[in-house]
Amino acid sequence: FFHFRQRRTTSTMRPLLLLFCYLKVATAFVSASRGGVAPSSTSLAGGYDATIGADPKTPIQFFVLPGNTCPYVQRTHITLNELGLPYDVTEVTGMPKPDWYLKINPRGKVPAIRVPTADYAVIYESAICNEFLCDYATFRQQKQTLMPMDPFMRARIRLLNDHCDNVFSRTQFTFLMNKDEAKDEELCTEMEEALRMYEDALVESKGPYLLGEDFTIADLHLL
Ligand SMILES: N[C@@H](CCC(=O)N[C@@H](CS)C(=O)NCC(=O)O)C(=O)O
Repeated sequence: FFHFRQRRTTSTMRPLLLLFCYLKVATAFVSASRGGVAPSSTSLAGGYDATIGADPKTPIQFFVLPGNTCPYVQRTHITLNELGLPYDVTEVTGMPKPDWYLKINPRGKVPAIRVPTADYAVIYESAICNEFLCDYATFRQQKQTLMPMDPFMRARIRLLNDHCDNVFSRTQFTFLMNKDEAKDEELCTEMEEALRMYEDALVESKGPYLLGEDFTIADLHLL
């Protein structure tokens, strides 16, 4: 967004940029201030903990890359903290990914989580991990879920997340990678259009979050 600001700072752009910066800062602030459970980082050098059992008190095993630079991992990391679910971090090293990890996630990507159930449930893809974790928190009768039960709100969250994955991320990536100044104007307009959905959501819900007063995984998906 810094690049975006530098390239085009017309008066029509500024409110949208400010809006988006506000959203980013607000979600980051909330995430930091709500006080989730601090990660217990027990990096298991050679792989995963095969002794994980069905006891629900066993921490969820959370697979990440070393260095914590992956934005998809961070989404799930924040979800775990926000929900206050106990977890242990396992760093996955090596390229290509080791066989033990490909058995966990055949796509070889992080994040993935392994949940303490009798059949060793494994879930991957950050958006699916996050929805699962919200459902799991509800299943464990926790109050904090980040995903309302109202089916209309749930559909709304999924539409916002779909927009992020299929429109906003692609538009932002194309914009940031563009080296042809002649295309700047057109790409800025596409960015404005992609941001519009968030502006409309905030105006409609009256904020401070996309769906109103509660921080949900729709806000989290944009971080
Ligand atoms: N759609 C996936 C994308 C995950 C992804 O691309 N993760 C990258 C790191 S940011 C990864 O694991 N790449 C394989 C590697 O770096 O070895 C998700 O949302 O979880």
